[in-house]
Amino acid sequence: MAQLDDLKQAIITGNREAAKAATQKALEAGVAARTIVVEGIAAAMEVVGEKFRTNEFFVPELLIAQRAMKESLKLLSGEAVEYVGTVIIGTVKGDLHDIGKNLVAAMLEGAGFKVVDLGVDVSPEQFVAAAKDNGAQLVAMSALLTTTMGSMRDTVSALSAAKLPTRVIIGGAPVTQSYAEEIKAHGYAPDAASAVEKAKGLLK
Ligand code: B1M
Repeated sequence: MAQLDDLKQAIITGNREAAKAATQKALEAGVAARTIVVEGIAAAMEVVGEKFRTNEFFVPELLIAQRAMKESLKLLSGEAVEYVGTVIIGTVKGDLHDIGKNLVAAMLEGAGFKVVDLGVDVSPEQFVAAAKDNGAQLVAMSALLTTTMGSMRDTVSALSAAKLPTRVIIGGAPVTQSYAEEIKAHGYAPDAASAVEKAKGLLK
């Protein structure tokens, strides 16, 4: 579909105006919001993620692609979108780094997740309350400081004490697969693109 190809291209190249125009045209042509999300936005963000992973794109290209993606999502906010799942995301308690977390949130959004972003310095209690209130399938935590990683363990324990069926995915520069296993998180991802793949896998 021409409008979706245009939308994909606009997002990959970070062209906000073109992304808006292509989304508008797709809606006027009667394309369902869900199709726009899956075949336009998520498909584009998959390409962007792959380019980021292979060092063809760096953080600036990722950020401008996300800005274009957000223009498209804004036009869809009034439309009925069937989300693939709900994810609560935040940077853990004591930690104010949010660039990586924002990238992960935007990529998840682009892949069709409903993303509830709690921001930074999020306590275990806040993650639990948000997971409960939103009936979330997934909690996604980011930490950039070795000193704040312990809050991930506390959050996993709090979710388990609250008997929530929520799956947990963690990431951030000091975090590793073995740390995820140690604290009984269900998944770890080293970057934003693999976080999306991991999140999708955890919902199967
Ligand atoms: Co800070 N900082 N910082 N800092 N900072 C680091 C992390 C540090 C490594 C710098 C250093 O010393 N070399 C160091 C941590 C050392 C450690 O604990 N191991 C550090 C420190 C010490 C501090 C302060 C304590 C400094 C001070 O005040 N003395 C302080 C702490 C404040 C606090 O949080 N309480 C502090 C403050 C800051 C700024 C506010 C100035 C700023 C943050 C601005 C912001 O985020 N809005 C900042 C920055 C920018 C950095 C560096 C330079 C860059 C981090 C970044 O944004 N990277 C960083 C050094 C470095 O990494 N070179 C550093 C780009 C981003 C795209 O990558 O966040 O890793 P990243 O995200 C990646 C992956 O990790 C992954 O995907 C992302 C994209 O691929 N990922 C996930 C992230 N979250 C994920 C979640 C997932 C899955 C994947 O699943 C849910």
